[in-house]
Amino acid sequence: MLNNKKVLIMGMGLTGKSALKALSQMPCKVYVYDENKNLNLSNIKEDFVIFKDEDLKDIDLIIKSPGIYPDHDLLVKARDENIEVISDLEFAYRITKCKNLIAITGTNGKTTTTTLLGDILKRVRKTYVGGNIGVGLSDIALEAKKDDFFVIEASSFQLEDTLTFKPKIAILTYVTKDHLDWHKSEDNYVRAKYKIFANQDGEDYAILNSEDRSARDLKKLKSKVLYFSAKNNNIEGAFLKDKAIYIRLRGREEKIIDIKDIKIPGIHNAKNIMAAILAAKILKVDDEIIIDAVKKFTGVAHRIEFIKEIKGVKYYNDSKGTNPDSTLVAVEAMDQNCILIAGGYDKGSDFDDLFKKTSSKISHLILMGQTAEKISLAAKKYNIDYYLVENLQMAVTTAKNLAKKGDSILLSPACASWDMYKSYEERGEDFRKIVSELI
Ligand code: UMA
Repeated sequence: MLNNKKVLIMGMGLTGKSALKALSQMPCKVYVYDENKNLNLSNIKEDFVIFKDEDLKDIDLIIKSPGIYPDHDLLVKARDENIEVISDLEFAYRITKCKNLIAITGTNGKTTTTTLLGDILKRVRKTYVGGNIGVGLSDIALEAKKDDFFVIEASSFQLEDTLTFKPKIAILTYVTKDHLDWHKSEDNYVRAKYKIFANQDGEDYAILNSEDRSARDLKKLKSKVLYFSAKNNNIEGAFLKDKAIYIRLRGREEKIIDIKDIKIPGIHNAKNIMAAILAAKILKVDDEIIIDAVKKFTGVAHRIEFIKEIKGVKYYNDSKGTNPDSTLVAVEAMDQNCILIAGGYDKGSDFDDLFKKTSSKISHLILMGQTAEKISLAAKKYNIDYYLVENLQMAVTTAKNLAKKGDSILLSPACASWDMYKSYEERGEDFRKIVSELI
């Protein structure tokens, strides 16, 4: 497919390095582009050429990293020259032989659903898990064999630049506003998410949240549709009944697991579990295997992760709470009053709704990062006591001094980390470290 072609990889982070590994096994010439001049590329063993502007006219294909904005100068020029631009997700799809692709997208819940489904499927067959979960897709796409399972967490950034991507099973957890800075409008963001279904046919499955407003717009899908719901048990798919998860497939109802046997808290997690169970059932995994994997699943790091209790105060790391909706879920999952540490990179989010729904539960708000002032304006409207601090260390110290026995201190920034950290993982690790040093 790429014989003698010239391929440009834009961005040499996780995505770019994974694409380079895959391309190095193909008969093509690879150029790489990255604006970070401090990036050390000398320890990479694969062959490549550092891209210069004058090379653009020779390039046949650009594989774009998700973090690069669609209106980046180089991409605008490339499109003017009719050079094809695709995401790593599209590239991975084009090069993989694997027929069992399961893709998961949605504003929140992607990582939990992806991880759990990966855990279930690994018990049955060789399973690859990658994508927005922090694992570059391209090299594992090349490695995966036809009958293996390949579970992909797909972000809107990756879906936007897909053309032929066609997963056998596509899960949409739900959609609310996010990444408005990147996509420019809510419509564009939702449209990007829907691309997960764009090429599916009658042999494929779409798994949708029946409570998600956006899912109602998806009635005309060509794929077979199954739903999951915590409120409606009159559906073909998975639902809650008598404090247990049930499924109904081809009209046959079956109890899968009692909620009390699930370790991860909250209705939102029950929904993530339902989506993963449905995918596993479609792939004909035995109930005993599904049930055992769900029972043992303790959740994902940085997602409402309990760190420690000090003098009656519980500390939770929800660094993965990178948008207001995700933070709302985290605050609601707290069983007591909470001191919320929030703020970070400005994605153009609106924080009003978050505080409208949680003001009675947040005793104090500690704000840091680029969005601190902006969030404080929303907090003021709901009379929430707030403090502006310069960094996470100061945020934790301030929260600790304000906390009373029985409180929870929750890091759930409602923003991306990119103003202060490289990733939400790095921010979460920093929080863990700071908390572990507290006495
Ligand atoms: N770069 C440029 N020019 C730019 C922007 C970036 O040269 O204008 C370069 C940077 O110098 C850097 C590289 O591009 O060297 C980084 O590329 P990237 O930002 O796409 O990051 P990757 O390391 O490739 O990580 C990406 C995802 N990052 C983003 O979508 C921003 C990771 O998702 C994903 O785990 C990884 O690919 C593997 O698939 C992270 C994320 O925050 C977790 N995702 C967003 C979210 O979940 O909300 C969507």
